[in-house]
Amino acid sequence: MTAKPNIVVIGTGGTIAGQGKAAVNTSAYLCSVLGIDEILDAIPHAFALANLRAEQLLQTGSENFNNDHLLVIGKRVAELLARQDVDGVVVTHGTDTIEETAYFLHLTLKSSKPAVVVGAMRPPSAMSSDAALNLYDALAVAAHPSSRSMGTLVVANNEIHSARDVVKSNSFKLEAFHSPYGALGYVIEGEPRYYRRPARAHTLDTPWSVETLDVLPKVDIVYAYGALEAQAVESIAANARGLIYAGTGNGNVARHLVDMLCNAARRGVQVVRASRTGAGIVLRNGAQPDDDYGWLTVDDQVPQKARLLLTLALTSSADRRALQAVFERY
Ligand code: DAS
Repeated sequence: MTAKPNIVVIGTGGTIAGQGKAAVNTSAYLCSVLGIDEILDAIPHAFALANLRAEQLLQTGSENFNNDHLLVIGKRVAELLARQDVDGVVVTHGTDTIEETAYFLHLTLKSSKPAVVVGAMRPPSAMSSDAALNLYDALAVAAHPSSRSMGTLVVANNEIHSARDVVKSNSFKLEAFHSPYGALGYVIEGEPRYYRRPARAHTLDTPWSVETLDVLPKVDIVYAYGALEAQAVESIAANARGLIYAGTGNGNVARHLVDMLCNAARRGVQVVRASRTGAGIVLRNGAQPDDDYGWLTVDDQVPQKARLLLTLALTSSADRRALQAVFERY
């Protein structure tokens, strides 16, 4: 009989740690109430999958997470994965920004051991809560050798998603997580089954390590609409090193904003065209002459993850060509 793997479960709050007044409260409840030990104790079968150790790192909704929270979570996960007596880590997390924390880990952990981020759309107290099964599945994924070298994974609703691709795309349904190219696999009866691997570089194949990062450059996002005023964009860009412009359609920029964004780029702000549509490619020199304007494009990345990618890229380079290459590699 082979020894059970050692998995550490880090609690950070969210709906998976939430509690409602009654079972009918599937959407109105308090987040981040239950401790990680309590959550784990509710799924005793999980202890058959692995030797589990829990620690409470944070206890707050993920809508509050800023760059410092990402560093705190990342550094702790990195520390644990570096230990010989740890085979994998599961982070319980609010679902609102689960894709951002997961992507940050995906790009900055230097380990091939599984790191899995998991949340729930309904608190454990609600009817048909997804909390117990999502966590059980996440533990099964973290405990399984086939999950090694896959980068950071997000597990929800019986699916295993790559942190690069997954987005929360529904505000209340259980079926809230989607990857534009599909999940990497499923989890069934405590066993992961993979059908494909992430194509883009991650973890050991990126130049960024959370262990050596202490301050992250400021990158902001602007959500475009026809009546958006140049002054509003200007004030956001004023003290940022980078600006993700979540443009309409294929990253389009309204005529009255072009000069302002060109000026920002001339001042050294990295202006990156993204799309507010939520999926698809923003083609360089497609809708706008990016070479002439000194702008960058996100390839297929959504604005909230493009922000993280540019944030990390700016820690290693300020060269536009190098920054553009980052969007095509990760
Ligand atoms: N409050 C949200 C969060 O923590 C809800 C959730 O977890 O689903 O992200």
